[in-house]
Amino acid sequence: FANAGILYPRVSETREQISLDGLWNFATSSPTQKHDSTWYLRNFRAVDGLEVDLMAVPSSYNDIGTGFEIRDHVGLVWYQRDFVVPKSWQSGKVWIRFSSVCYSATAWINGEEAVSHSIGHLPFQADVTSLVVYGARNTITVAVDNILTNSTIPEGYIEELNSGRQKQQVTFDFFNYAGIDRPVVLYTTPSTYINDVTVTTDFDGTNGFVSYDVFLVGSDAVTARVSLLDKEGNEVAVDTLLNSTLFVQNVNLWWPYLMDPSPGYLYTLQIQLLDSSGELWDKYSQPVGIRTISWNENTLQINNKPVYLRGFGRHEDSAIRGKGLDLPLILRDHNLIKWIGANAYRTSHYPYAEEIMDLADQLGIMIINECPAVGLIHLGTPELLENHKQSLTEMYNRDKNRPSVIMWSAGNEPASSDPQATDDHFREVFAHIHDLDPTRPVTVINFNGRHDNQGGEYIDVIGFNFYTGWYQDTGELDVVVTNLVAEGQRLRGIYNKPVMVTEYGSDTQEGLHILPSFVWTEEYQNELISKFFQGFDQMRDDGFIGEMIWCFADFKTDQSVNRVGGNKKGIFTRDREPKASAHLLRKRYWALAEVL
Ligand code: BDP
Repeated sequence: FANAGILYPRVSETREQISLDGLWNFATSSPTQKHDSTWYLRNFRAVDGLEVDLMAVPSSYNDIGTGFEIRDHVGLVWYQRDFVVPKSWQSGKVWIRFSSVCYSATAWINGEEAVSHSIGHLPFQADVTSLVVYGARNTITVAVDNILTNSTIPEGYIEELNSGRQKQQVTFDFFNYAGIDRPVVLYTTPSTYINDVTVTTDFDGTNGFVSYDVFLVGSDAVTARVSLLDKEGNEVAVDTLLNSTLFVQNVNLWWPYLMDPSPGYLYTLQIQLLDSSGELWDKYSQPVGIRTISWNENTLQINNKPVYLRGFGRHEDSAIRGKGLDLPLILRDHNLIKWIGANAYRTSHYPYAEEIMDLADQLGIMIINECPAVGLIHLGTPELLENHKQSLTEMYNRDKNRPSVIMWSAGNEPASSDPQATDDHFREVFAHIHDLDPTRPVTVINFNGRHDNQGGEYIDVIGFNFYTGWYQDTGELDVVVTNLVAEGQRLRGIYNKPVMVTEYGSDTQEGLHILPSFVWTEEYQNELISKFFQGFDQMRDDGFIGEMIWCFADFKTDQSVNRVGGNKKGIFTRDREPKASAHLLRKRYWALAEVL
């Protein structure tokens, strides 16, 4: 697998790390300019015709400036900075790891190509041991391309306007933010090192089982010591094999939020390699939650208990940073999730930052982990299929050990008009995910009855987006319950699989009030979602396993006549303050939590 061995970089007794986050030099260039490996050699500040500026890493670059040139830029931008590699790093290996660059990137270190990667929201790394100079200054240059085509994930196309300007058109409803939007680190490993670990868990009564498979690179003249530590750091199980099952007495299971007094219990799998004299050679610590997932035609179960998912679709989105990782923001979001009593969300419409996933693991939030395949149109083309599968492989490699990930989503609202091509495409895609991971159910999110011939028969859970009372029957609140229940029953009838609503809602301008309620008001959002609650309650006993409102918070989109500064279906504003609907949803989610 292309990015197998993409462990989250963690400092240990044998591993050091330097962050390359901060201010980088930045320049845009024309859409037609191609990657040029010698470009870095020129003086960054003196290249003709290039506007050189500073750019924050991590961040999307679009909303940092004040002009259209950066916000609506199409094509390459360049990032560059210097860094020093300590002399002491000479003895082992040095890696560079990007947690995400949107959409594609090529990085050169001191003029030598270090790594190239496409598909945003996913990490990639390279061994740069022989590219860096030790005890001296190095230069890294990164060319970032945001162009989406009919074979990228997601898709897009370039339109030439009559002004001659190129415009990126997209097939999805969020702003096409770009740039180095998650952390960049340099880190070390020894020459023989822990490259990857896969963990699966099980339990039987009060006994837990942690099966692990450690993948080493380098010499096999090392021995292993693999131990499991509880939350307090006590060793509760140990083994000396690289591939084995640890047995845990009186196990603390990983439970979803509010299903247990201490949800999200995490152990630590501590992997140590020792050399022939028993000295520590490499050490990596992997958080582990012990839980099972099972499903049948009616229910989804965690630790053999049926769960009802209550949550939302979300976005990584905020003012100025765009999709850039922002620790204060993600903690605020996490606190709002706790406040509202949700137990689940979908990473609509791409994998979220690893730091966000860590918070979900720790709180017991159940994640439907979605790959970036939103609004695919050109189904049936081999290159698109390959890239789609690749995005799933890379998401799996990154998140396979996370207890929070309870389901994979192969995408949102595929929009091809060719049923046969769609069916063929999804048959392959689902075979691919089931092959990668037999332990989790899979879905693809659909709308308006489009599961028919869109993979519905190959998936485990039917998730549907349903906008009655908004895009359909706008303003007609009295038809909502009947429409919703009819669609839920129709999908149940066809597939006989668990069904859930993955999106519903209405655009709402905070502070807008009209009585009787009118579209876009806070009253309308509250009345609409109350109708949905009635419909959900009617479906509860018949294989209906969850409700996710669209959307957690308002977010930026492309400009269009039905988007006032962006999509306003949030129950929180873009700066994360509650609309009236957040209080209503909070009552419902806490009430649902108590009956579980
Ligand atoms: C759904 C899409 C979502 C949109 C939403 C909307 O899945 O990305 O933002 O519609 O229009 O169909 O608000």
